[in-house]
Amino acid sequence: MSETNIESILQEHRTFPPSSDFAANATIGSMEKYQELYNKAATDPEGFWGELAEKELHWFEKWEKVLDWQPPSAQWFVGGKLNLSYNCLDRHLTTWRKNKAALIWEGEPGDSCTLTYAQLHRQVCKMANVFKQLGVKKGDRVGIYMPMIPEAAIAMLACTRIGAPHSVIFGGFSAEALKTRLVDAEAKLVVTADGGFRKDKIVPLKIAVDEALADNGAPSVENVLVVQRTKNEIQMQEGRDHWWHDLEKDASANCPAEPMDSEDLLFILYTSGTTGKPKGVVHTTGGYNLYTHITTKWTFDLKDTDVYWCTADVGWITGHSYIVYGPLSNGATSLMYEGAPRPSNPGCLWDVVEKYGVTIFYTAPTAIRAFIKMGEDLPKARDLSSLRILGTVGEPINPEAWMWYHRVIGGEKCPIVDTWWQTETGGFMLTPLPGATPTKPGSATFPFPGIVADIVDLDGNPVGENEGGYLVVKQPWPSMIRTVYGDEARFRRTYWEHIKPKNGQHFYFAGDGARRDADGYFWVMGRVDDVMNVSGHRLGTMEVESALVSHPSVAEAAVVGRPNALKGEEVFAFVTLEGNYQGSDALKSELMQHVVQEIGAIARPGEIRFTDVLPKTRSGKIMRRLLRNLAAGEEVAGDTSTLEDRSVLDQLREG
Ligand code: 7RM
Repeated sequence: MSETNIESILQEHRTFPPSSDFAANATIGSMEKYQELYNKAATDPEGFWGELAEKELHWFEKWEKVLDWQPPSAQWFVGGKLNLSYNCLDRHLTTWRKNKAALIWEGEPGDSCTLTYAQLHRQVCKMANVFKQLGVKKGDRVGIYMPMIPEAAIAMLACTRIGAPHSVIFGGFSAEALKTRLVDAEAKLVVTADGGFRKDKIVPLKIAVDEALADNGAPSVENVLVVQRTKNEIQMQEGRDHWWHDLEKDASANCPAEPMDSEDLLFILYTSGTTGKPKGVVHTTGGYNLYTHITTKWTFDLKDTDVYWCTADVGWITGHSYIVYGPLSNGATSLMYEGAPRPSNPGCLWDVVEKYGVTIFYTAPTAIRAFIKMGEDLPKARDLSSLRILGTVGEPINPEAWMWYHRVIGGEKCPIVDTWWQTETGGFMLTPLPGATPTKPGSATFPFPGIVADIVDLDGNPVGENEGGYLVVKQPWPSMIRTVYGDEARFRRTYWEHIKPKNGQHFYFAGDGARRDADGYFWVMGRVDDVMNVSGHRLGTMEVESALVSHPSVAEAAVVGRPNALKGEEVFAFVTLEGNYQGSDALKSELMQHVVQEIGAIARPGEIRFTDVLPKTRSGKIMRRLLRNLAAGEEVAGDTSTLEDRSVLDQLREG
């Protein structure tokens, strides 16, 4: 990696400390307190995690050893016995939280319900008993292919209750993608719904399951449990398919939580890698429970009065860790939303904030950019004064979008937590603590206590201030990926072999580049394959995108490197324009000049292509790999199964 000073490229000097009021009421209310926790975790990790595990979770049996680290294999709380479903439900029932709202669900079209901890516990026990009745035993895998309805969370908690690892497959995935995952996980049962509501349409989930299972497509699957949601026409296959509302009637609401070994397989979640076949990321029980619990508690400064809303889908890790398990383990009120902004109701998210008095709102930069595009009038027409903390996740956030979020949604009073983490890390790795950390727009700031993060070169040597490098984690942490399901070799190859410290140490690396500024703040630049090398200069695609988006005409921009004989790579930008602008050669020149002005001549795009839409995965990440192919004039190579809308590709080619 070349050693270029990027400080001159991204000039971001604004800092936003928490207000003294906010800090005074926060669990971690100063940088000194953060530093104290950080140092304690660094000098005595086993003491730090052991004390937290003891204090924050319920254990049926205590562990013998906090950590057994045989790199790259970690075992946490060795010999300890606990149950995640118990920690999320049962232990709250003996407190005043018994009748507190656990899940608030806002559905489509206009449906809603609230489940208290006692009610949720009852439903989870019933479903767990139905699973048992359908032959699911401890250790058997269960596929969950659901819309955003309470039964999705209920199914997850029912799995963890009986020790049956789940594999949630995002409801937007196709039958083919579903099949691949069910086959790899060898799922015995699939939980699904007749359909789900999505932007005024019905997603025919059960039909996709039928397709996936047709011709013995996933031979391990013995039964399908179907929740009635949309009442669209579906076929029920005798002996295989069962309605949840039929079996629920006679199911007992008594189902003791199975004591699980701390290292028992908790769930598998598939995530795309650099090659075609998705990886089954494996998480285990004790470490995941503790880490998602404590990150939720500290990063969102949880109070019992909070109404917490994470807009992710439970099909992604963000939904697992920060809609279901982290919040419920803390006894918080977690809001689940089935809807999405759409032309018929572009302000619906702000209606939900107002309706329930949401206090913590956690979403993705891509959503924020969409809000910006829809205009300030929508949020301004609602009462958002209940909000006290905002969060973002999923990709680096452009300072422009950050500032808009801060000003328009946060009313300039809400700390923004920009959380960097991955499916593989289970929970937040780099994040501000809202009562302590002065934030900088676009920076995920500092590591969570217990996380030893660094930026290094290929030999594992730390790079200098403001030099780009590989973002690594040098010590194990409780919720780290344990293996790739059924492919230990791929686990070792993917995460532990790119960076090779000479002294034989093991550094975790999952593909992001970053730099650290003079104040020690981490700036994640995106996937390493998203970082361009222009005339020997490292340049984050995101930095150029931020520059473009800061121009009034630009709604969204995606930048890739295009191979260039002279420069190595040159900047190629795909740009969508705000509604009242038209693409023209004059505007292209203006934008190029704008980038030069914002960053410098090395970032001047060699080409700008206007487009109506950008290719995105269903979770909203721009698929730069496809854009790189298109920019280079190549055929689009590799897996496109995660692309939200395939017609986008033709539009971009025509461009
Ligand atoms: C939670 C999640 C992981 C990748 C990761 C990064 C990118 C996520 C941020 C971010 C910059 C952030 N899991 N990423 N959060 N980049 N700042 N705050 O998204 O497995 O689906 O993706 O997402 O590249 O490696 S994920």
